[in-house]
Amino acid sequence: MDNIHINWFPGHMAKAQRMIREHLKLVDVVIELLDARIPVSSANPVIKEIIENKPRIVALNKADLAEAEWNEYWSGVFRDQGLQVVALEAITGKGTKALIGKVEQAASDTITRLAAKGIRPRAVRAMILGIPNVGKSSLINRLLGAATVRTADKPGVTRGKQWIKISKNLELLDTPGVLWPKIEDSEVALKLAITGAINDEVYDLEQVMSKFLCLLREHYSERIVERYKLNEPLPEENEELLGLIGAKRGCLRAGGIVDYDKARKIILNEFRGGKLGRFTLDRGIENSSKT
Ligand SMILES: Nc1nc2c(ncn2[C@@H]2O[C@H](COP(=O)(O)OP(=O)(O)OP(=O)(O)O)[C@@H](O)[C@H]2O)c(=O)[nH]1
Ligand SMILES: [Mg+2]
Repeated sequence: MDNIHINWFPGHMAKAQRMIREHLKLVDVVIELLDARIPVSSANPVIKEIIENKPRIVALNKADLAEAEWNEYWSGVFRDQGLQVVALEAITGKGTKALIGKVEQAASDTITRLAAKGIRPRAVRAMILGIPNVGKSSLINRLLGAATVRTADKPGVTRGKQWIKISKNLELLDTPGVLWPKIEDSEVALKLAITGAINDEVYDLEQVMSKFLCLLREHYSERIVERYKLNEPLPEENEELLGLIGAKRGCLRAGGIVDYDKARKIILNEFRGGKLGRFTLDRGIENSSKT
């Protein structure tokens, strides 16, 4: 089958990278949001080069959409790499307390070092980094909701920047850094497309869904059977499967012909919304071409 092809705009990303570098100068710690369903595929391949030696906390967001045992597995993998990691649900706020604790802890060395140089102890500053749609704004809003004060511009230090005061010792930059994923690998591109990290306009729905339906049929047929009230075994042809699901959901054009695209979108949206159950699509470092 053809490789997933995605249009790519490096111009955007060059600008995003410049912004990140500028903002990084202002913070002590970085919170890297990853999608718990694809912790490898949603990572930026050069994160270490970008953040240099800043402490980094990994947050596996959308943990509610990923399989619980796999969340444990991935947390262990990151811990083994010497990183602090938390499972997070930015929309409900589950995990934010643990995250805040780890961020404060990670920055305490920096603060101690400054204090040793005679610089008055100050709040720790952090920023959020992550690929599109990973939940950066949701996390900021969640933390903002809990924040007591939203500090205004800091004159002379960060003109135009807003800091959210999270706790006595922690301030968060209210603008997240948008990272770019590695999309050259076709498997990775597929996972990014179905999880919503890549804009729906830049990939071919039919091509992506054709691969995704194969994956679903192969590993999760019982979920499809249950959700769409079908009989086993599922048809081997994707079109036939789409026909059955489309008919069940009333995706019909004039003359009773199934609207395949509508059926594809229903399945994709239900997957993204967790209605087909929890999925972890990255199941090992070797699953992607991450170096
Ligand atoms: N199920 C679930 N959905 C989440 C979670 N966090 C965020 N979302 C959803 O993911 C989508 C993207 O969230 P945003 O917070 O807008 O993501 P973002 O990283 O700011 O996206 P960009 O601004 O496009 O880069 C939204 O529909 C959120 O409701 C989570 O923990 N669980
Ligand atoms: Mg956002």
